[in-house]
Amino acid sequence: MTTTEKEAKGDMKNLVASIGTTLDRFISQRQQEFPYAKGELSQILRDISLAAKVVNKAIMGSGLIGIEGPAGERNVQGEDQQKLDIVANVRFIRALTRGEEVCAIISEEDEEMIDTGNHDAKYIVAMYPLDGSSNIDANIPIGTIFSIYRRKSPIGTPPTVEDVMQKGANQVAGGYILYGSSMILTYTTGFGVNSFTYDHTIGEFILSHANMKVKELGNIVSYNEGNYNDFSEGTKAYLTYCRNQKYTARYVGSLVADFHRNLLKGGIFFYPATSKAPNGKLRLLYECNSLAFVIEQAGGKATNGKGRILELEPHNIHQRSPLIIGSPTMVDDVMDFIKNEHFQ
Ligand code: AHM
Repeated sequence: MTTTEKEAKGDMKNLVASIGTTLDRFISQRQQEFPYAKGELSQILRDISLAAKVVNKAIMGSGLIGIEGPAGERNVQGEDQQKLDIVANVRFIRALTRGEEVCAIISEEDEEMIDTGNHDAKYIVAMYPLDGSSNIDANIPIGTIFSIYRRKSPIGTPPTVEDVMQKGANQVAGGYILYGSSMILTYTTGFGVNSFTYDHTIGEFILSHANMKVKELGNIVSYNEGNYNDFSEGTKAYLTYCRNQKYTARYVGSLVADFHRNLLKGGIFFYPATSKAPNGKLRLLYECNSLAFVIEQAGGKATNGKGRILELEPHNIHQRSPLIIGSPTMVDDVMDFIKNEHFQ
């Protein structure tokens, strides 16, 4: 980090944004705090918020126009349907490509890295356009998860896979959008975590949760009980401890919804290594890393059971990782129970 960046970071720690500020104004205010930045990152955040509004509109109308189900079916008007997760993928890719500040995208929906053609751009985006998609047709909250990185290859050249194979600690921004009873956009650029709730009457995201901090110790435990028999002995022992502590169990099965609730109320989410899935289920580059960046900025912790998520070196763009994330004391407790286990 350069001296200028360190100075800016120091200043930013003291910055308190007012509740009610629009996302656009908030981004502009933060932009002024970085005299060395040229506004590209701000543009990317605006592009993401624009795509989120379009996707939210599609989600809200999906029950009526029939795009919840599988692609290839016909809706009530007899038109070809596009599955909602495909709609989301197209919308985010389009917004980020047209914004011209992103040279490459990796998406859960695409096998290979996408070269946007913006070879003069210096940023990379990793995203899960619609996470929790198995919940879509049950009207359960779902989300978008994103990470933004600086490219490694020279500006002006085509992006390479090495550009996207970066550890999470290199993120310049990370966050998510929750499509729930309200649409909420939460992100960090490494200067705290802020959440913006969408006011559909004026079409703006409004700062609703400033400088968020997760509880040191919560009482919510989120995991899929159906996997219990495949958990390690240490994980099972931790769950017995949770029962003795009288913690409460909450599991939506949509990562963004489970994560956001635990961020607000305090708790732990885990999708650990199991005997059947030693690498866990969730994707390192566009699920684990983004949320790990957010939780650390909120005072929490994220680990794969061995070490910090943000320090993991990726080998594959769709790589999976165990994820244990949330209130710091709770993550430490899990680690105490599983520290001598070998799962990878
Ligand atoms: P998806 O690809 O079906 O969206 O899977 C991702 C989701 C996460 O949102 C959630 O945390 C997890 O899968 C739930 O998995 P499970 O149904 O195995 O408990």
